[in-house]
Amino acid sequence: MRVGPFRPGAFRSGLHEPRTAVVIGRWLGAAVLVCFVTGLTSHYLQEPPAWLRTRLPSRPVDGYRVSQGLHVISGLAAIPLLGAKLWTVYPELFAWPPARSLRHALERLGIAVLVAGLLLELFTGLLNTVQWYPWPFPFRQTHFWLGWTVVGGLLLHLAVKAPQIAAHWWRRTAGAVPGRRALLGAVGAATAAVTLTTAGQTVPWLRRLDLLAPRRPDLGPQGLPVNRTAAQAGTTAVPADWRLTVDGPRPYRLSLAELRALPQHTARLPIACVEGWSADGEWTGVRLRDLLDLAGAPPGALLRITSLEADGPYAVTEMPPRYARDELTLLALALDGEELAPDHGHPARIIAPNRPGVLQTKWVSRIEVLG
Ligand SMILES: Nc1nc2c(c(=O)[nH]1)N[C@H]1C(S)=C(S)[C@@H](COP(=O)(O)O)O[C@H]1N2
Ligand SMILES: [Mo]
Repeated sequence: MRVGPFRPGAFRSGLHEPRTAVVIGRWLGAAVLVCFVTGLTSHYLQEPPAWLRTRLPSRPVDGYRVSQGLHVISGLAAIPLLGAKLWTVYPELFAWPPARSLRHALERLGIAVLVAGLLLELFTGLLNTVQWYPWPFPFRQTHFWLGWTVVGGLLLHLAVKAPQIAAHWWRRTAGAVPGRRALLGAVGAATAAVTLTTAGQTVPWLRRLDLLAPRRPDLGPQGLPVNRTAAQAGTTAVPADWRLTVDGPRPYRLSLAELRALPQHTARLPIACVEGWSADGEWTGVRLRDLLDLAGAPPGALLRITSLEADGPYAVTEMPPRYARDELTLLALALDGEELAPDHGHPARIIAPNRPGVLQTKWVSRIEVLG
């Protein structure tokens, strides 16, 4: 019966052992924890439940940039760590008998869910960073629920393995194994290499090492990347009679020339894309709160912002009052002193502090005060 990998002694490396699994597991656990917390942050910023909507803070200005940068950095780091962890423990896959007891069977089932969930989570996340969605399900909701599945499976796994983890936590008591140091060194180096060659898409001082990330944050029209171009959104030709419509207690419409005649303000704010890249820009335009005051909007009002873009997941967005009232939140008409490029949202776009890039609506045509 016991052939191939099922033979006793089929795996000869001495490194398929608990101390190696514990050390790599700690690194992987830390990466998963950071990824999970920052992932929840991103999810709730994009789709806040009603009670949270009015509480989301518009500061620090770079909050989302740091949080989402860490999300993608920790997710990418988890890929080599998971590979190393699976290599360390994979002989267990061929354990004989397959289930020694009900407890053992349940433990294996739990690990199957954890490993499958984590593989799928990291794989879909990685493809998301290159904007590739070769699956029929919605990315964000799936990524969100898989995240909970992985964390649930991980807590169960930690509880079941607690005695082994405790026994191998300290090097002193775990005992030495030849080659362990070299293996851990190699895994650490691989993880560092992945991190250093991709983090430059969001960390300015690592920019020159940004070799493997899908984005260079300084490449694009006006020195800023573009996810959805004006051509893709069908907004290259802005109608000659374009007006910004503001719907509120005192509705009005303004042409681009009229918007330019209002007091202009400049703010240095980042675009922080959910895919992990971020870049600063110097935006100039009208303060959103000035436009809201003109419309007689109540201070706590929620806004709906509509783009010229006919359809697309970000054509219509909502903005809670703390962003809308922030002095840095602009209806931007210019970037780095030049009129907005079509790809950056000409004639007007939203730019607000501490918000995901997906909500920085381009090609704005209407702002509605929802009350
Ligand atoms: N109308 C509209 N606005 C949009 C988008 C879009 O697809 N349609 N993409 C968003 C995303 S995902 C990001 S990251 C930012 C990017 O802004 P930029 O292209 O000016 O860098 O715009 C946001 N605004
Ligand atoms: Mo984005």
